[in-house]
Amino acid sequence: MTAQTKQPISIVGVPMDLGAGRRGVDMGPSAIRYASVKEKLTGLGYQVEDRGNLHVPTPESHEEGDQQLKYLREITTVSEQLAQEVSTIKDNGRFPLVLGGDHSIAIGSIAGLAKHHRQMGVIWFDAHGDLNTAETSPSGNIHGMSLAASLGFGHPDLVQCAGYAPKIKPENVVIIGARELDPGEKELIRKQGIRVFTMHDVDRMGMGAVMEETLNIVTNGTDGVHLSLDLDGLDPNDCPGVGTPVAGGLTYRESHLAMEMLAEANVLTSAEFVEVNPILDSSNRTAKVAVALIGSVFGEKVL
Ligand code: B3U
Ligand code: MN
Ligand code: MN
Repeated sequence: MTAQTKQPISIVGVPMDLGAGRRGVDMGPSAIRYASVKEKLTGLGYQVEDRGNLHVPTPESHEEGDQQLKYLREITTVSEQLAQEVSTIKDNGRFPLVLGGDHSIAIGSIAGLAKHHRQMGVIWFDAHGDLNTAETSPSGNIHGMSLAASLGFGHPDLVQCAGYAPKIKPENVVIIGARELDPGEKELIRKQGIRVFTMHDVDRMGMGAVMEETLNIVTNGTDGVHLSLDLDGLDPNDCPGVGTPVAGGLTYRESHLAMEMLAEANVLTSAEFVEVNPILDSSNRTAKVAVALIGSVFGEKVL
């Protein structure tokens, strides 16, 4: 985002952990706010409104239901509300910045955004593919199904969020940082031809080249770009406070470079930061990293 185009930002928190295997990511929005996200953005010259949190039911007060689609009903309800909320923010001409919450919230975010960007590019920054369906999921956790649902694969209640499907096309999606993919996810990636930069690719090519190629893909014939950043894409040494840490992740520096290159390209139309789990953290470290990355993606520079 350059100085000439400082679009006002609307923050919305989604304290969702029904889609994850363990509790704690419901506190992500608080942790990111506590790490001064609003101050960071206003310091960079943005006009920022914080719309507060959506209401999310507590797992203890609900039944898991179908073990291959845990909390499907509750997640569907929140996703519909989030789609509405994000769409309203777009109608107001503002930049939606969604704070999670587990990654199942991307179903609602993308459903709201893709109404406004029918050819939306998506950068999925994650250790995982989130490309499972009920049939392929090893856990039944819906946070591992959100990219699949947005592409039109999976349970109709998830796929049809906001009343249309699919939201996005496989050729407009790039996954960065993958290092743990389930067999069904690999098959979907191959069949749909989704571009995935695994950690192997990042090591071989370097993040600079990965981002150049990513930017080419997500801007080719698209009318907007959404960043869906799962903090578990980063290495657990830098981000220990995430729901499902996986060794061998992106470094703090690689992640910042990616955000800086996104800022320079000035193509982003929305973003979400998900899976911060302060219970597993010390001194709110992971939320601080999230806010530092948010700074970079909104144009913060050393010099
Ligand atoms: N792929 C596994 C694990 C997982 C996905 N997303 C996260 N973990 N955070 C699954 O359960 O679908
Ligand atoms: Mn994820
Ligand atoms: Mn993940």
